[in-house]
Amino acid sequence: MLVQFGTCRLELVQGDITRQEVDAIVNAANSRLAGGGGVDGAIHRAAGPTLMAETRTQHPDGCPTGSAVAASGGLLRAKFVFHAVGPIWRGGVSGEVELLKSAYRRCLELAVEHSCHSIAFPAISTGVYGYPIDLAAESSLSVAREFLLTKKQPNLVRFVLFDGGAFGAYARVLEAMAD
Ligand code: AR6
Repeated sequence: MLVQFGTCRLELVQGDITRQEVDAIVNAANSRLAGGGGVDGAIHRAAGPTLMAETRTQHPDGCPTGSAVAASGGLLRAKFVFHAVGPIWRGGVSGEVELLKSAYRRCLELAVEHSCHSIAFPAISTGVYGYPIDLAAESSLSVAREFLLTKKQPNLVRFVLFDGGAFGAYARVLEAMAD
């Protein structure tokens, strides 16, 4: 599914983020940037050991929740990996919505700072961190839409949803947004 916002494209696909041919892919990391399971494990496996080595050297203190830091893509097709730290879902009363939005916003800013024309996101926080997929879709898509309409870059923002349920949730929100 593809929607045009001004001169930029916002796209939804179902698949594996490690296989995307884009300038930057986003990792759903933890605040220690220590690696883990889920999309984090898949990205580190596909990028090779240089990703962890560079991340440790460049960001020894990790990254606060709601923010993101850049590393190079190693063996990936993407030039960069942006480690984004989403919130753990605690019922929605601990600032989760703003923290998730700011993690997405920071990645889009990093894309501009690193002259990336295209960026791919997973559904940050919706796996082991337990964030409800419908709410995550609303927050992440509204941040992307707002950023593209105001900053007019990057040219392509792609959300890569791992399963049909997540894709459906994102598609429903994006359809409503594009009306
Ligand atoms: N491509 C795209 N999406 C994926 C892939 C993939 N290859 N693999 C999983 N997903 P999660 P979180 C989806 O748990 O909730 C890690 O251990 C998955 O279906 O990876 O932010 C970190 O180190 C889900 O929709 O990340 C942290 O400790 C989404 O990616 C913690 O988990 C996010 O699920 C972060 O938890």
